[in-house]
Amino acid sequence: MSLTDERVDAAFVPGGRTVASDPYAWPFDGDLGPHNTALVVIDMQIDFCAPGGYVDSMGYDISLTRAPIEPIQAVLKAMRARGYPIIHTREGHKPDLSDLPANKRWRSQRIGAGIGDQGPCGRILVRGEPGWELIPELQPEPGEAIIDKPGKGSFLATDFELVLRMKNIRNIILAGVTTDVCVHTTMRDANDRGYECLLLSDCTAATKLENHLAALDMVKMQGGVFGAVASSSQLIEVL
Ligand code: C5J
Repeated sequence: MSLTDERVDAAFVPGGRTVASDPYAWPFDGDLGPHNTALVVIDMQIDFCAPGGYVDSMGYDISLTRAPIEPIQAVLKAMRARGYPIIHTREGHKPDLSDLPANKRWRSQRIGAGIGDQGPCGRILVRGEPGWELIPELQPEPGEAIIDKPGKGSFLATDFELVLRMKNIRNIILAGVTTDVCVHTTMRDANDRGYECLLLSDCTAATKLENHLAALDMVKMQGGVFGAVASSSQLIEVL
């Protein structure tokens, strides 16, 4: 049996479905469906994707972080229609900034977009401010979970894992921004906790294209060290 053989796992579900992803057909055991799989849309907020937000204020090109909007809309439509659980996350801090580490604030101030400071979309990355809201194009539907997180990962200081457990989720499909920061941190952490992760290449973006591409590549090392990578159309065709 070669190292690239897809059926190395004896637990493969007979008649199971997989996505034609890289570097292996995902999920590893062919057990894919709304009973165990959720879409997690990370931080598609004004602060990351709209004029006057945090990413724009730092001088990065928001056309990069806006590029996943349409592909995410297509995935949401397909997964909602089939009853898959959807989870949205928002990065942000309490208005009194008691959950904002001093070094995170200091670093953001250095680049001219101090977290907690007033910007064109209100106080940057502060809960309840206009910039912290999810963008209008990707608003949650009733019943979809929203996880508020103070960090880059979705597990720290949140009820993300509890929500996953209550929905019996074992497979996580990742979309959102930024690929190299919040998406990767969430994926790595989920992978360490035993979740089977798929990153959607056209539903994610970074503030630099090279970083996005490198982040995709990192997932695929060592036989899929953090999981697998597929496009939105590769996913939609097997849902
Ligand atoms: C960052 C994020 N990049 N959502 N946050 O600060 O990736």
